[in-house]
Amino acid sequence: MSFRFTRAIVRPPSANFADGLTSVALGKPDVPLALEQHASYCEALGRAGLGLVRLPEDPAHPDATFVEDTAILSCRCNVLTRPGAESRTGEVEAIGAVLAKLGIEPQTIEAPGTLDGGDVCDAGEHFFIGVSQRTNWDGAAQLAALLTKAGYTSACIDIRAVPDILHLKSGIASLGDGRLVAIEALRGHPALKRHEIVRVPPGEEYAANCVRVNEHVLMAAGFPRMRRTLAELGCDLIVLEMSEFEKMDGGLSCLSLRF
Ligand code: CIR
Repeated sequence: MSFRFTRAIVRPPSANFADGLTSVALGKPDVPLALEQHASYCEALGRAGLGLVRLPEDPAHPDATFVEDTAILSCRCNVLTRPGAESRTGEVEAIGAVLAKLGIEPQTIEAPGTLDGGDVCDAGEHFFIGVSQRTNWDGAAQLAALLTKAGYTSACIDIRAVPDILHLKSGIASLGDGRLVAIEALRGHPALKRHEIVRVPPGEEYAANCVRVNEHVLMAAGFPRMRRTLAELGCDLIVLEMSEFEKMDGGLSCLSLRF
């Protein structure tokens, strides 16, 4: 099952976190507050039963706290990505070294392919792969081929014309059991038609990026309608303040690599 995990890799934001990439105009992140929010996030993963592999901050890469973008980890297929943003390509090597220490030997995405982990939604035996500003068709096709070899199925979703989302998982999330959260702009996509869709209320799009971890669902604070919807579905919610990561285009999922 795609939401059963025992461990997660995390990395706190560095002092120069504000120098990272962002496309939103929400102001500069407050680093001490980002560190507090990150600590609460780590605590939540612990509460959900995960043992944490904590990496040191990486000031050479201000976006390195968004570890999810550097790898795809699943039961039968592990892949190091090739991030689409030049400033982030150097993040991958360190993650490769950590995975090697953990006994995980990932495959790789080769040029000219680019792929960000935020574009890959693991829905169990099926994966959705976003083609975005960061992930190109070549990268998506390389991942699809690796997944096929491992016995998974996958479908690509082109999100380049969907406004205001950086990655596919800025707009959809898998809750497990055939259920997907999806923003209005994506909920009717033909690739999603075999799933039950939980609609994200308009105006609460940031909350689409929630994460099922074992018995819990982690979601961002400040989205009361989405919170009610998920609670009514029986989700055991852990609600987390994410304001400082949102300022840098980051959602809940991107702060950890769960496996
Ligand atoms: C970036 O633009 O790459 C970072 N500032 C944010 C990455 C967020 N990653 C994700 O949602 N998977």
